[in-house]
Amino acid sequence: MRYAVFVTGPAGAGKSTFCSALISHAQTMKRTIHYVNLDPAATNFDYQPAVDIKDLINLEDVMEELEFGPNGGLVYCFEYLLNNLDWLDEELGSFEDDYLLIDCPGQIELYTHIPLLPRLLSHLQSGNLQFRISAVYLLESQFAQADKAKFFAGVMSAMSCMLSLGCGMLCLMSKMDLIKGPAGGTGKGPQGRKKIGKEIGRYLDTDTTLLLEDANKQTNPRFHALNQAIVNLIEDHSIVSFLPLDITNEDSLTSVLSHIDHTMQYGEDEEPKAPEDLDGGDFGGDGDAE
Ligand SMILES: Nc1nc2c(ncn2[C@@H]2O[C@H](COP(=O)(O)OP(=O)(O)O)[C@@H](O)[C@H]2O)c(=O)[nH]1
Ligand SMILES: [Mg+2]
Repeated sequence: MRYAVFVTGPAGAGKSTFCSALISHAQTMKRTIHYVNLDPAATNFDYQPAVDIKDLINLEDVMEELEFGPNGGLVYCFEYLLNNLDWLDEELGSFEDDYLLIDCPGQIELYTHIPLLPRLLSHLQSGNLQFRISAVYLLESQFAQADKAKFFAGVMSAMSCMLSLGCGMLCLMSKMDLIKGPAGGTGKGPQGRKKIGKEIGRYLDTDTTLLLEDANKQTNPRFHALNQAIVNLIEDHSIVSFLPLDITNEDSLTSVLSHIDHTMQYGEDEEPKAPEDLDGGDFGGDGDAE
């Protein structure tokens, strides 16, 4: 069985950094995760990509030769990829029992405006490739602390991404190492952590009253019904809980990886090759909550 995880979220959310952290974390557990780069503008890699869209097409060349701007150029690169899927099939053909982490660009154009990533995902699931696929969506924790409206806009984008990709998706709140405690605390030490945990918990398990209170305060009363409708929409979807991601904490990475494994039933119908390949009891036991 082949597995692929699409790593999505806005530019700067920490997707590429997360990919590196998860791959090195997996190495410490003697598991191999391959890195796939789908960002035609990416420059520096911590891990040499096993597959790199830049070997097919490069955003810089497209912008120069076709005089496209960065977003139009990106769309062009993805259309080019989808018109040359035999290239991708060949690049992926040698992966058999493998686990790929696919680092995606953040531009929303590729998800909802023109469903290029959804089409790519369907291709990987079907035909000869038959990948088992899931996605993660990264949203920056600073949004939660700094600006509630931005945070809820982020929740809406996550929802939109999930609906357009149509696969199991896990929402992660990234850069948790940067979360600072109230009153200028650093968040270090058990006391600080506890306080922050309580506060951030309202975002991790999205507490929509936060939005409603705040939005209603800031908006003209004629928008209050709209605010309520958005809150209802968010509540009606189950994706509104976030798993905290702190790449500086191995336990956090372990938990995130076990959740990703779980969303695509990694290894569940295969004979284990060696005990260390299993995601069983050593993983904190949160991967098998059926
Ligand atoms: N403190 C901290 N910084 C991070 C983390 N993840 C990413 N960054 C920083 O955020 C910026 C964007 O990260 P990057 O991985 O390139 O984001 P991408 O555009 O989503 O791939 C970079 O400057 C990273 O160093 C994190 O977990 N903690
Ligand atoms: Mg990136």
